[in-house]
Amino acid sequence: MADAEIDHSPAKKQKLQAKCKDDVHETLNDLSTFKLEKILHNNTNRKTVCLKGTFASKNGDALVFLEKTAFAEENLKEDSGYFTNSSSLKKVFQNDIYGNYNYFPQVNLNSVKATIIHPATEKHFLKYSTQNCVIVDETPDLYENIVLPHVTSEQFDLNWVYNILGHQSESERIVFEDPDPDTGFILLPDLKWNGELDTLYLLAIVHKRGIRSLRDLSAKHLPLLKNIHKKGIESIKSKYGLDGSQLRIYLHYQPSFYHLHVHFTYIKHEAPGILAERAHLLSNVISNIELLPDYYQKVTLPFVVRENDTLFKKIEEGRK
Ligand code: M7G
Repeated sequence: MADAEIDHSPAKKQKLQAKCKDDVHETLNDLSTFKLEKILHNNTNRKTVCLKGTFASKNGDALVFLEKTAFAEENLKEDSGYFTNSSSLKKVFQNDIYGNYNYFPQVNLNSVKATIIHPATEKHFLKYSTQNCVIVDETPDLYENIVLPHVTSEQFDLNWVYNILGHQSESERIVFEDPDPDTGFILLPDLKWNGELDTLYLLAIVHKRGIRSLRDLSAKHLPLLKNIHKKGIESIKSKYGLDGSQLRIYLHYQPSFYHLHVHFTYIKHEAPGILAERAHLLSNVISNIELLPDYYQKVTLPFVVRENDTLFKKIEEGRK
């Protein structure tokens, strides 16, 4: 963040001090202090649960997201990981040639990915709760009059983005950086990725401020978009050995965070948010803008919204 944009006021300082005192991330070694209040979702397909609760002696609500991770192919090789005597197998039953077992691999293969948001806001809980969704066809008019004012006033905080761009957080995780203020970006592992190649998930965050989403993109952004496409692919090839043809490169509409970023995922990994109602392939975006420079200012863009999101309520009100 440019220094002029940093809030140095005593109120902000006090808020930061209070935040540090209550920062669970500084001290957390296990989850014994977590007190469950509500299960927000339990997805048996993805093997994820999302929990609302609190941490003992810390102010504010917490969101804890747990995910059983995918098998890493390197641990499936002979003599490594799963096939050693540090694991145990308990027979449930056998019938002729069919045997059913519970298998307990060695502890380091049993990790559960945990994402903790603290203090979490109602908007976080809403984002992670199971709810009915609806598709809205967003015309340019609907965008200008209802969606844009809503996202401007009620969007998620972008501190984590500015921390990455300013090298204050996750700097050791940066895979590639192009520092150019107009066409540059930082490529780093996404929060959702646990580092196994099979579920590769990186994020390219642009240095330029003020590009909120797909809706803002036009011909002047082509050099930026092409740069992300080209250098993102090259960096992933050199660091992870994956060819560009193996990457799904896309933007979300609507995104959760309104600072332009591009998702890079392994084509064989069915990452959350890759469905047609949300993901827009970067090569498609570039091609649309090449055909029509203001394509994204003119097109009707469908998007998914939760039924009890205030945005949907405003859209419904606007239709009356
Ligand atoms: P999005 O399209 O705005 O929304 O993507 P989504 O979260 O609904 O997909 C934002 C992306 O940023 C997501 O893939 C998040 O997992 C990722 N992300 C969010 N946070 C708060 C962080 C973070 O602190 N660090 C990193 N590396 N990625 C994050």
